[in-house]
Amino acid sequence: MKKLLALIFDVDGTLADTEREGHRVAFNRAFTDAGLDWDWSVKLYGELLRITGGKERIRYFLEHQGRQLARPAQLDQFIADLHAAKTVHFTNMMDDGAIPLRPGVARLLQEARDAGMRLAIATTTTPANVTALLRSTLGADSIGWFDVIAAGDIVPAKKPAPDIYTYALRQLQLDASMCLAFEDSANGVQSATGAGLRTLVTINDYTADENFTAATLVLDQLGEPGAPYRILGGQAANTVTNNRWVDIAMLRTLL
Ligand code: XBP
Ligand code: MG
Repeated sequence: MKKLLALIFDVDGTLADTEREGHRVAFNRAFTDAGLDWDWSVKLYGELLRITGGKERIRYFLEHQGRQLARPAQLDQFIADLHAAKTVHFTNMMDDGAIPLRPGVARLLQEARDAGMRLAIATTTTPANVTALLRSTLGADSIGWFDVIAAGDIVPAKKPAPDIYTYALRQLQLDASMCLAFEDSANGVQSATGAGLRTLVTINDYTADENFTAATLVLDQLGEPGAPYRILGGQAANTVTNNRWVDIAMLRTLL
């Protein structure tokens, strides 16, 4: 059995359920501040989540949702400014402790550290959002737990392109075969598997119906002692013992 040396985590939807009551609310607050009558409902935001990257999502909305803005001459700058304002709202929400970590995340991170495993992050979101979430949920020192925080515009192509995971592996100087990726979305699984990584999925409300056939294991959540996970699918589903929560021993069986 190959040695498991590093765990690489997606952020939004995986470490925490940040999309519906976090990013979506931050976008709407930035739209209001800018005097725009745009309102991304829970349903519309779920559709827009197919487009990864907040700036890309705003551009898609402008171009495909018939918002006949008197197209600002400097569209790129308009989008960048609007997205920067949204990021301030999101990081303020994190500072206020608006969104907790998902079940099992803090426990598994600690178990991995105790086992001497390396940790990394590979996310489409803006770096400031990652550090704000980590600071508010695990304390400022937790940022240093991750050897790599690969986030946002650091790579030319966002998920589902493999770039962000390839970048994280290169920074870790590890082969994909000795790492596991943790994701919540089909875009994320496509990105991680495209970089050669086996991937464990914990679904959420927005991604429950997506295609996870490429995933190694699909669960409803990482689980906690006394709060077991549900196995929903994946290539390893029928070989996983009934640990009932994801721990390091179980992860090692997935390589
Ligand atoms: C999810 C995304 C991000 C967030 C919004 O990232 O696609 O765009 O929705 O963050 P991941 P930004 O699941 O890879 O963590 O507005 O900063 O892009
Ligand atoms: Mg995600």
